Amino acid sequence: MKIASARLHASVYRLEDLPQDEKPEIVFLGRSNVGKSSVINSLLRRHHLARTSSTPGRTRGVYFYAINERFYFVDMPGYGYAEVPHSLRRAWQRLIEGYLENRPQIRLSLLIVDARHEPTPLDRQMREWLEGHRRPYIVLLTKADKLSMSEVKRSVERAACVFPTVTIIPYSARTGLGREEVWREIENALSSH
Ligand SMILES: Nc1nc2c(ncn2[C@@H]2O[C@H](COP(=O)(O)OP(=O)(O)OP(=O)(O)O)[C@@H](O)[C@H]2O)c(=O)[nH]1
Ligand SMILES: [Mg+2]
Repeated sequence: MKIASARLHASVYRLEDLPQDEKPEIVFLGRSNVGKSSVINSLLRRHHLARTSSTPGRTRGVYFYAINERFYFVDMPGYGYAEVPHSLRRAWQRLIEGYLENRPQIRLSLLIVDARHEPTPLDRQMREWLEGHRRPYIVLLTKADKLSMSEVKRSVERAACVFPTVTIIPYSARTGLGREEVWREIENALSSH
């Protein structure tokens, strides 16, 4: 896809502030610090659009990036970050669940998992939630540049045991591995309505 424009449209911290228009949405989900914001930047070839950090818990709100003024990439706060105060975690949970549950314009979710690690219990919970709610999603095994080719292959096999019916794509925000394949999935999701 040719990216003519990509801009931050809204930073949302309360359900009441979600964008009111009905542009299709592509959602980026996953554990804290796994590389969600970096996936967004690499897909768009914009290095500094979505805030990234080596400190977990960087993405605090739900960020809507308007792409070509036609659809949104939605960057979510990561789950599983223990350092966040309990009350804030509850507020995030309400925001995330409230958003995911009542948003017909979500066309596809990208569940981002670290290629080096086994999917966590929270990743499995996310899978159950997505499948229970019949939401289309794919899995990206990111940071694949940190593994050898044979390790990437093993990582895909391991993920396939947890996500047997789902498209799994090895990805690297550093090298661009998987980029074209992910765009094909996004374009399919956007055009299948
Ligand atoms: N080697 C390598 N490092 C990556 C890759 N993607 C992300 N990183 C690094 O991982 C760290 C976290 O990346 P972010 O994109 O901020 O992760 P996030 O999931 O958005 O984090 P939160 O918003 O805090 O949940 C940063 O230091 C990135 O540079 C990748 O594909 N390869
Ligand atoms: Mg982030």
